[in-house]
Amino acid sequence: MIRQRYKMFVNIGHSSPKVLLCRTISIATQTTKSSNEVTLFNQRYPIDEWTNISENIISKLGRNLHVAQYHPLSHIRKRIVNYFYAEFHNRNGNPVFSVYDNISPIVTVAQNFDSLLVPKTHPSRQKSDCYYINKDTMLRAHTTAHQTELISMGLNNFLVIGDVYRKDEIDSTHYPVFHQVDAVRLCTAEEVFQNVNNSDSLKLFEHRSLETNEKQACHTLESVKVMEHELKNTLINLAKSLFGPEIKYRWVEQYFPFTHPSWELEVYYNDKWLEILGCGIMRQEILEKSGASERIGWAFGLGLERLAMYLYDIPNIKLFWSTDTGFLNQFKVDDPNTAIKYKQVSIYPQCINDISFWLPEGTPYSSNDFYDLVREVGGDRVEQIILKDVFRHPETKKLSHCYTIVYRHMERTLSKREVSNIHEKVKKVAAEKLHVTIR
Ligand code: FA5
Ligand code: MG
Repeated sequence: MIRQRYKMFVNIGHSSPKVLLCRTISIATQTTKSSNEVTLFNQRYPIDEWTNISENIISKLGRNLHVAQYHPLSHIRKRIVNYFYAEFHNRNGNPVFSVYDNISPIVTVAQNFDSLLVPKTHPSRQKSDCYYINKDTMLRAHTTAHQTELISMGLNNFLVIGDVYRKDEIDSTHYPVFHQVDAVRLCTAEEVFQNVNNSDSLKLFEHRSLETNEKQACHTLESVKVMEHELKNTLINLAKSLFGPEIKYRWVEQYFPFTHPSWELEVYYNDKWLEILGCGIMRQEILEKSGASERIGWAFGLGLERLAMYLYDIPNIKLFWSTDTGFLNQFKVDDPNTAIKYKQVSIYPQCINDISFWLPEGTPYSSNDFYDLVREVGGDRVEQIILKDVFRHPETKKLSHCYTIVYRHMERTLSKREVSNIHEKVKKVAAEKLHVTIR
């Protein structure tokens, strides 16, 4: 038996919780099981034969790209939330949807599957499809996992936004960690038929009916059609508010264990149909079990990455995980509605150097002149220049600027020597032409 033992600490950033994996791995069989555990977000979980989370996946926990400042996924999140706030409000103008964007991605298997009527034998439960912490606990495979607990709390309209984890294929539009927005809207008969005259005879439910392609057995056709209309309108208008009125789309019938009827929305992107969301009329059994049996509901779940790829022309889903400033700085805008088209950054590594100098006294100085000068000296090898720090000496009152210069070539890796030659030349020319004093 080959046995491999390792201990690993992963500390991801300042604000994110410490994720610690401490386990005994045995490639052939698991040994000393009772002492084996994994610690995630300061919580210890026993591991068992279901455990299949990897270091790579654990390193993504707590990154929370959907709320990271200026991240493209965060811009899209804000736009979706703003759309729901504007579209659904009560008599006083207050939004009716509540938003949950920081629920832990660690859920029970019961939350992720059982609560949503996913059969015990359903393929989506397989170890080859999900990341299990152990037989009872997993990383959520969809944000729908929180649906029943929120309904049980008494909520009728809500959005859940967060990271989800799946052992999926990996290509330009699939990644094992991605982000979803789920929505639920539950309505009473009065709400469903509010725009219908003489609607007293209209009901949400009927008995002694059978399930058809169009509806569940317990629902009336008229209530389902009104809900379907509102659901599809809401989603098409959301897509138009993000992508513009010209968008090419189609509805495709789909099956989900937790909705019926169900659909997927596809948009035409890069000469292909791209699926962006799944939705449907919620299974009444879920509402009954969660204490909302007098209402009918619609729900949907969409992938934030897919929307962001479409909106910003981002060619590969991997880029969202980039910590490269060449990627991130393209999205550094305060207004999430800003139109941005992503420009490909080089695949070759960045080389980052700082420069600090005292500004000249008596002669005018502007950062733009410095940017110009750096571009003149470094040419296309300069990717970005960032004013990092401004400092005034408390006694001499002299001003100093510190800039970060990011060097990178589009076609090849720059050598350290080449970069340091350019950087030295920048210093020399700046001193000569702009009369700054290098620190
Ligand atoms: C679901 O996850 C359902 N929970 C959606 C739902 C919610 C239906 C509520 C009905 C009611 P699906 O597996 O199709 O469905 O995923 C939803 C969306 O997530 C997809 O349309 C796609 O935009 C995105 N998505 C799915 N897998 C990936 C992946 N590997 N990488 C990136 N995005 C993905
Ligand atoms: Mg799907």
